Amino acid sequence: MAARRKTFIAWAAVAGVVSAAAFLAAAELIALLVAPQASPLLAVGSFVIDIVPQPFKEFAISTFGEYDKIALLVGLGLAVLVAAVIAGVLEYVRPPIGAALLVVAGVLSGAAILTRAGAGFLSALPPLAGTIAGVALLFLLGRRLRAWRDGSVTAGNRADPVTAGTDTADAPRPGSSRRGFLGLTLITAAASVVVGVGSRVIAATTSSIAAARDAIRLPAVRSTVTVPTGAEADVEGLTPLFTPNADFYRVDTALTVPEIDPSTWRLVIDGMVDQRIELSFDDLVNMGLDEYGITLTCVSNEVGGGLVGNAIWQGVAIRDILAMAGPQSGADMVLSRSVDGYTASTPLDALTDDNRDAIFAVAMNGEPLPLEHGFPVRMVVPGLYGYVSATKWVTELKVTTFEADEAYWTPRGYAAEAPIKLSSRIDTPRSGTPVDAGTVAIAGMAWAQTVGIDRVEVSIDDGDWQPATLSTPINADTWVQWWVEWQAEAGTHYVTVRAIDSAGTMQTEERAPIAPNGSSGWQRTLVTVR
Ligand SMILES: Nc1nc2c(c(=O)[nH]1)N[C@H]1C(S)=C(S)[C@@H](COP(=O)(O)O)O[C@H]1N2
Ligand SMILES: [Mo]
Repeated sequence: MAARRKTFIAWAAVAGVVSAAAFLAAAELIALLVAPQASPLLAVGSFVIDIVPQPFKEFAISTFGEYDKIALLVGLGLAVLVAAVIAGVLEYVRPPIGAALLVVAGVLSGAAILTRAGAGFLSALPPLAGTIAGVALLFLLGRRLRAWRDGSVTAGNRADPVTAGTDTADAPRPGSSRRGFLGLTLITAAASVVVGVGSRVIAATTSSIAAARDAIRLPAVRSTVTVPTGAEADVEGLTPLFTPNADFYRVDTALTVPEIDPSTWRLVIDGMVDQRIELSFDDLVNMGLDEYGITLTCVSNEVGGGLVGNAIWQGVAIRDILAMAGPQSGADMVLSRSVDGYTASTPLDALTDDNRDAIFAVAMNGEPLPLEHGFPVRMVVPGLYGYVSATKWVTELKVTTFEADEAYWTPRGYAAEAPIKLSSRIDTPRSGTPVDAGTVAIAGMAWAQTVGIDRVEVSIDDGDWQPATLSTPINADTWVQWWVEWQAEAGTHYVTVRAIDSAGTMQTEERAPIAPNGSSGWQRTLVTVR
């Protein structure tokens, strides 16, 4: 008897999972048709990204790296699975509690969707459709499952009419109610997979924005970046001077890449300004494009880490556009906003300074911005960490004050203002990759955006600091390469690096974690020589 009960509980769990699948599939289908951004799973995922505490986020990034978003979706999927099993079992033993649980899921995911930036009233339809499909199915499956149970009880134990269910309508013969349950389960499971996966794949692959990006013809630039001879060294294992777009690190809170049609994109400059400005993409690029070489850095970059990249950007000086709007006295901050609601707080004077090339970038390494790097327009500000300056998919600049406004990361444990810290990094040799004794090149990168690198020094086994050779810098906003030749003897050795910027400041030895305003400390690598 207990074994039989277990079997029915297991089928109840299956019914819950199938109902949840139907919920998600119906929601994905309706989202595909009327509200592309209103996928319950993705909206809940985005909500989780926004609310998880900062240490947890750091753990996720350090554990899963570039796959942190996939890890989040897998975790979310497991949570849905567990909740679905619970709903299915509850619906079997205590109807309609399971169905009520699905309604709660519908309401919560609906709230996550409707509170996203850019959500309209149509956005309510996917979670609504999902809830209706899920609840209806769970109700039907629950009824058929009880009919099957009661039917088989009646068939096998006719002497005990008490355990026979009340769902007599569905339970005339044991075989037919069993088939009724299994058939419906199988059909909806298959249909949900086809419809749900199909809708998501279609939504993800039929982006018309990629085509719009391919079709863009930018006006010729007025000025180009001169790359001096000697700007790039040829050392095995050394990072290239320019980071190819495909290799450029990506950091953002966007679970799915925002899709902006450049023909409808608008940039608004408002807040404490004399004149509100609104520009189209053509207005912007027709102001004249210039080229800028700027090295971007993430505040989450650990000492020796790879969240830094260098590109040639094409864009328009932000100061020229702010001048059109006329910032009012008293303002000290610009809150830039992305279509997805992300915000960054940049000191106003960093954006109006004639000596700092803060830009609205439209192209990266000779092509329109890749979608994941902010298409069609992003900000790039030399010398400030990306989270306080490099807003991708930017749509608004609000001139304001640090007192009145707060950016996305500020209440999440990061500083409101964050200049990039003077840093140096060892690219080769790598700890864990032994090198042969003899002449070994030690090489890496160093950056001090807006100031420039003056010297890089290397110490082996805590010995004297020896000067490294530097590549010829493009400008003060880009990183430089450095290298030294080392007569390596067999054994294990420590290699340490430090940089001195063009203002004479020495890179600090003091270790700091990435929060609240960027890591610091000299990189020290353990090298094995054989
Ligand atoms: N809209 C938006 N812009 C954003 C972010 C974001 O989460 N959303 N992250 C910022 C951070 S933390 C960094 S380091 C840079 C990274 O830019 P990249 O992904 O092009 O390298 O983008 C910045 N701009
Ligand atoms: Mo960042």
